[in-house]
Amino acid sequence: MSMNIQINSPNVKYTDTHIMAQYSYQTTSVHTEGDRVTVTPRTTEMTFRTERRVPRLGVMLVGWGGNNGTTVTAAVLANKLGLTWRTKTGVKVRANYFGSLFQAATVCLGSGPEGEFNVPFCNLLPMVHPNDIVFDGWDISSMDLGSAMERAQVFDWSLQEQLRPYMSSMKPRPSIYIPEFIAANQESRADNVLTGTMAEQVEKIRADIRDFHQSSGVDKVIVVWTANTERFCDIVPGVHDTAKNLLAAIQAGEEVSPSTMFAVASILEGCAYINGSPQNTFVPGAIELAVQKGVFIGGDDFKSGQTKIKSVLVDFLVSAGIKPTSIVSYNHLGNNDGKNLSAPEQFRSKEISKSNVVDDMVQSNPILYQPGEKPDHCVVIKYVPYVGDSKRAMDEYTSEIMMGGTNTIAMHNTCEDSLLASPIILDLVILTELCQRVTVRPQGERDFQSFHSVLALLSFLCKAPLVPSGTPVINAFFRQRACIENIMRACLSLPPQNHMLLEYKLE
Ligand code: NAI
Ligand code: DG6
Repeated sequence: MSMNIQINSPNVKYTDTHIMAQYSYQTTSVHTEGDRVTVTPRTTEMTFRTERRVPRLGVMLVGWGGNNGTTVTAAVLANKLGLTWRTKTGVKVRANYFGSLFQAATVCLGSGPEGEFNVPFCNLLPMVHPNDIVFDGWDISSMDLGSAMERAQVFDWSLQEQLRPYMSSMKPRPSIYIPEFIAANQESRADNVLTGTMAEQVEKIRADIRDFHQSSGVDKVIVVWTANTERFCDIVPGVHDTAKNLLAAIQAGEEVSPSTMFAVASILEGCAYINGSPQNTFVPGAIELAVQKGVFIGGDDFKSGQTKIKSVLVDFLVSAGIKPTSIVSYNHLGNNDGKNLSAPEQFRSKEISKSNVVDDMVQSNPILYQPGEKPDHCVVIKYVPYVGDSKRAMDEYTSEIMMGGTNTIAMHNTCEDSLLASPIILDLVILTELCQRVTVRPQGERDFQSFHSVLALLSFLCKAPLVPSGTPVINAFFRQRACIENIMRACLSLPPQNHMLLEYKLE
């Protein structure tokens, strides 16, 4: 289902190369003096410019041989080949992209004779189709992707059989392995590792990116960390604090995590870098380097299941005037991610990223919460090998309701973790690539400018959104989604989706 959308407005011009859209950006600024609040509407005129040519995109996954890496690669292959297979119930399933915002969700364009008109999100602006993405990557495990897909135990066997001939020819490149950063229980996997100094290893990763770029014929490359969760790295002044110090630290062999070394390599190659795990890959020096080089970075930690629900449910409760007082989240899972997270330091990284998700919603409501007050929030993760990739998440939300009443919501969620993460990986790279083709010129300025290198627009897809320093972190699901939708509408000079439907409400 694909639609060719043309905007019928004097504010939009289609040239051979670009979509040019005049846009009035409306905001309000608030000034308080005692109990007097003055709100001033403001309008900033700007031009959005979107390159129309969709490039051939290459994606390099760090941790390519893991459950997410193999699942996303195999899912794209299955979609490209139009594969079908029967499950144990005999039902025939066709490869699809359910769970992807761009491929499987819609946006309302407006109303026509038959009411509201919804189109696939991906039809709003020219964007990469996942079937056209070319994958490559690294893993500390040398296993080919056919065997790694079997190890992951995510797909039905008959689908694996169809995919294996294609998957088996894919082999991860050797990677950077610093054992202290991931759980000791991962050591037996590490048979595909680079040697040499840290600086030499970063150079090798850069050479790999160039090699893939040239040999695959893609126009651009985006690198995604979907390798094991690392422990947090201590931020040491003089080592991690500036771009210059970070580069010097790599030369000197000081403590820099593998994920940060990948970020540095990627940024130096001009490739966007996304961190799908919770650790603090983006130390200040890595962020400064990305800003200096004008390269997009994004993260942290794919928002796939329990946290996604949390960013909906707490938003619902707080915005309905109900006061969550305790949130308790248990998980158990049996894949290699669960095994790695059974070590305390790696668990701690995940605990931090899973716990901060309610902050903005709580802070938005001073009627319910006093300054500094937060609900109790407890996150537990246990490794239970038997359940494999089929993660169980159990949550209990207790809230105060009217007149001292208590409302307890309990839920149990079972799903294949990697099948939730894979469409998110695709959306992340597709959105990042689109953002590389969008520039904005505020009225009165000469030059078009890109989004900030810290690509906050990716927040919807991340548990702990990375945003430019000093700017608000938004976790609430529908605010995040509306941000993507409305910026894409701005690129077409369409007003933000306001849901007023006044055309149906007046006499
Ligand atoms: P996995 O353990 O199956 O895969 C990780 C892969 O990374 C393994 O193959 C491992 O050998 C490899 N690896 C470890 N260190 C490496 C390095 N330095 N360089 C290259 N490869 C390395 O885990 P899975 O399930 O694929 O998850 C990947 C990451 O994504 C984890 O950090 C997980 O916490 C994170 N994540 C997963 C979500 C999900 O729903 N599946 C959601 C949010 C985050
Ligand atoms: C247990 O929570 C393992 C984790 O890696 C998660 O499965 C993953 O981060 C997804 O988390 P969530 O909270 O989005 O379901």
